[in-house]
Amino acid sequence: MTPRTVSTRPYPDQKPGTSGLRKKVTVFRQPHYLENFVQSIFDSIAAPPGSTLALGGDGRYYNREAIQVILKMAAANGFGRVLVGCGGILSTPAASHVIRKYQTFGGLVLSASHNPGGADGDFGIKFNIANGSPAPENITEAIFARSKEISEYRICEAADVALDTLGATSLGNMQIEVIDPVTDYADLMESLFDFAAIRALLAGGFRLRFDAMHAVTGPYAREIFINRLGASAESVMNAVPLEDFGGGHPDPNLTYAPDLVAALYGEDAPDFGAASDGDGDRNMILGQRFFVTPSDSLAVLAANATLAPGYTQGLAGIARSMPTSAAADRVAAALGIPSFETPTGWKFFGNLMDAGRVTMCGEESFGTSSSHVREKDGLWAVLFWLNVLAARKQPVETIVREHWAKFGRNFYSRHDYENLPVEAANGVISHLRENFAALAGAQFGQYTVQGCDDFSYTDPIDGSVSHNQGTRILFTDGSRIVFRLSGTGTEGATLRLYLEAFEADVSRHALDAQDALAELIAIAHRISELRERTGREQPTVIT
Ligand code: VG1
Ligand code: CO
Repeated sequence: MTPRTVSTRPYPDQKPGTSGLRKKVTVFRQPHYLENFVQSIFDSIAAPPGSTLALGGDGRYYNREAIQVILKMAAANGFGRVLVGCGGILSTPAASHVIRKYQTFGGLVLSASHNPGGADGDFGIKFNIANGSPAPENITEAIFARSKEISEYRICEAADVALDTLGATSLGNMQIEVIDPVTDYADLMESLFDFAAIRALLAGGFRLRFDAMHAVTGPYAREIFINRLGASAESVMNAVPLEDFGGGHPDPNLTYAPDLVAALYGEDAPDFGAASDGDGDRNMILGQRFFVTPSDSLAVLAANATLAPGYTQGLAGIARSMPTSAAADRVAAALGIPSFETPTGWKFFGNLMDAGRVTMCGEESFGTSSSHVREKDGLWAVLFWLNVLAARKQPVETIVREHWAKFGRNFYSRHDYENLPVEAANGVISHLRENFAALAGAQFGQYTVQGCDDFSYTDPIDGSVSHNQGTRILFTDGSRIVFRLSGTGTEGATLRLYLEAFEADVSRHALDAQDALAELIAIAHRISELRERTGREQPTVIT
């Protein structure tokens, strides 16, 4: 069991993106690729000898292999103990909870989230710090810098560790505890929400359909919805986690969860539908023939927060990522609490939550959560909705429409153009930037440009500054168009176009979002030359 030092050469492309390093499995499988990145993390975080690490992933292809490598490297790098989810599996929010509950030095979370899995699919890895949050930019930058210089890594020569039975084993001087990935998390949920009220709702004939998309939430959903809340067995679909997610995109949206959508829009539809993604941190919420835009979901939950036992004291504040609609800001203003606008990615919420400035956070990309962990949390959002539905005893659609009537409706949509040639995507952004000055004050139909910029954020807690977080065209009436390049894709470039327009007039709230935003969409195309520059007529996904 002697630790061995292995010589290696740097790879140039180990720059963490929005949420860790995401690459094709074939890239991770290059000689020493995974080891280089893991050693770069260990070198950068300088954990004191004997520290405890949490470890788990979404169970996708290559998860088990990577876990074994990481355990042997952790032992060789002086960790004293690793808490690893049984089978190497932990959902992202469950991993965040394990880090916090057992006060580990941090954790490694293996996930490429909603990206497809399998031998030709994607894999990913990120480091979360001791508060359970994805590492902030200063740490991810240090990891990247280290990866460009690395010349050796440390690993123990040892047999693979058995990961499918709970309990303690050891690897050299390091203890390994294989932990139940579900119970701690389910207990946390039970401490936040009114399970008795939800159980009564379900017993009264309310029908729930949750799509685990053959991803990590299957066992969590079964334990919570079926075992603890008494939902029927058919309430949870695609509940068996598969290494390739059954060949699908484990991305909970109207395009990639077609069976769930068909059920909720079909005859005899269930009352409530929901889905989560590959690693369990995203959520999609559906009512009967009704889709709740993630930005609205955040706002509705914030407005109804005190209905859930864990939030009866009210919220300290609300944070949303910049591209997320301002619907939550309106709720914050009405409640008299602060609201914050951060760059895309959950790592920007951690400081605000640690400082007690915000309780609830959200992103337009199907991410919602609160300070109970430091990641977004798919099942938490689903349970919050069930708690609100149990308390208000109204259909999802009625709750959202009443919300719009009270606060106004922020029409919102995101158009994704996936797998574009990198040059073409960059060209769209630089073309916009070159036209910032010319666009200021320009008039397009009913819209007048107030100004354009690249979004920058100064963290109010530690003063760190993040530049170039999205290109914004802001209009005088508060409407906006945002262009942003994705930091999670693994093929070509993904360009995201975010559109938002506010409508106070209730008589116009029934409009379809795409119709309400048609004029802004046309303006976005005109000023960006997106079609001309990319050759794409239509987005790949509209949400
Ligand atoms: C996307 C989303 C972002 C989210 C990130 C990680 O990033 O837009 O809001 O935080 O994914 O979510 P990007 O850079 O591709 O736009 V997950 O569920 O993939 O961990
Ligand atoms: Co995810």
